[in-house]
Amino acid sequence: MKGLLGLLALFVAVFGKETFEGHQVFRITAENEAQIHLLKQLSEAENLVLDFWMEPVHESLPVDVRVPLHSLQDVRAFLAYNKISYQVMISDVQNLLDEEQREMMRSRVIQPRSTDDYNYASYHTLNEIYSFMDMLVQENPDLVSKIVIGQSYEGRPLNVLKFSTGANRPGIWIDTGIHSREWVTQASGTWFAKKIVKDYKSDPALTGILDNFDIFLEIATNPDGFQFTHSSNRMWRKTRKPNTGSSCVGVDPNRNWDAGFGGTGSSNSPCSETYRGPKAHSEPEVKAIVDFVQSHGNFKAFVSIHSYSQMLLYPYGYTKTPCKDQAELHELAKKAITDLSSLYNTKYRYGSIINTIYQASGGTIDWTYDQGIKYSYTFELRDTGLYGFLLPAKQIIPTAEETWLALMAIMEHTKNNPY
Ligand code: 0X9
Ligand code: ZN
Repeated sequence: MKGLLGLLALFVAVFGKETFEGHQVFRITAENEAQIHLLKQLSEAENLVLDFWMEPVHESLPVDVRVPLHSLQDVRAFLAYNKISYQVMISDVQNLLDEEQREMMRSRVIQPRSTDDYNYASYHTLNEIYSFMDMLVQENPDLVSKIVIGQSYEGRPLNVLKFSTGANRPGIWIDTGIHSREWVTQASGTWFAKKIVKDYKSDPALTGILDNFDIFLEIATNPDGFQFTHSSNRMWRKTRKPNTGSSCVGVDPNRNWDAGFGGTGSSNSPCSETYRGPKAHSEPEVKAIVDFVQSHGNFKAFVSIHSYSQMLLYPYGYTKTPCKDQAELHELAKKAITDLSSLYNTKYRYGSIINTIYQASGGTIDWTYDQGIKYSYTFELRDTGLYGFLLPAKQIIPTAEETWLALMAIMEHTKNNPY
């Protein structure tokens, strides 16, 4: 099987993109613990090459899984035999990808000469996003600068936009795209960058924040993975560093942090989508943030943005022990999602990671929280599963707009509650 997978990888490398013709995404609803157990067994059947978009954890949460064409029969039979109910959420993954590509082509007709011409309602390649950053810096030299905090495994710059109106301010961090396939996050990050320069000096709330804090925004936090989602495999999540002794590539950068590293809710198998890596901070994309946060030494808020499932989460993910600031973080999350929903009535759930989604160890914000950054949050943006990671481009702007309201709530609260 491994050999076969290797051959497939070679084929893709030589002939281009992996296709997903006939792949379906199932939404499975387990009714009890026994069915969850069966689904976990299903997820271990390597020959089926299933891609769990939402892992089986608890019967309260649906399980979303992409099933390749060649495994459809087997998976349907397994579910029917075990009387587990499911719906077909996406009937042909490739159809959605083709539409996504057509939309990008249409948008590319106009090459943006300024960030005003940039099409925020379309998905963009890594190079387009990198050019966007340079344009934004050029247009707003007194407000925006670009910091390179390190290099990715494949040697790409890890670019962070810094929005600053004065020296020695405490920091607020926002990152998007640490999981490369979560395209609505990088697209939203780009929109946030433009929103900040538009609102500075015109919106009193944002102006107040920027008069007291520097905002750091890393849009393409996993650039190698992101490039790979465009060139080879739209469904790529992890980094792109090869693993010694395995033909499987990449580490889950949201399991690689030194916070409960190696615990439950991460895998030690290089082929797993939640592979934690050989040691904490083994991934240069993670280590660059670790070093930057530590050398800066004065971050007051840290927000890491993922998709999908519409949740606003705070620590911890690696332990059930409530974090010290749970009560305050919970109240603020409630306020943030209330503001978010005021725009388009998008419903979010909120709570600690472990109680709201599932146990995940070695995650970003558990580490930042344990470093003393009280306002550590992570978002799971739209949707709740109709399109999952393949959110249509026409939802980018509404998603970014509503998320911005929640970010403003978090930043305002950070400003008004110094510690
Ligand atoms: O498994 C993850 O890393 C997150 N879900 S995702 O589909 N974006 O991969 C959930 C883990 C905790 N949540 C966040 N850190 N967002
Ligand atoms: Zn993610």
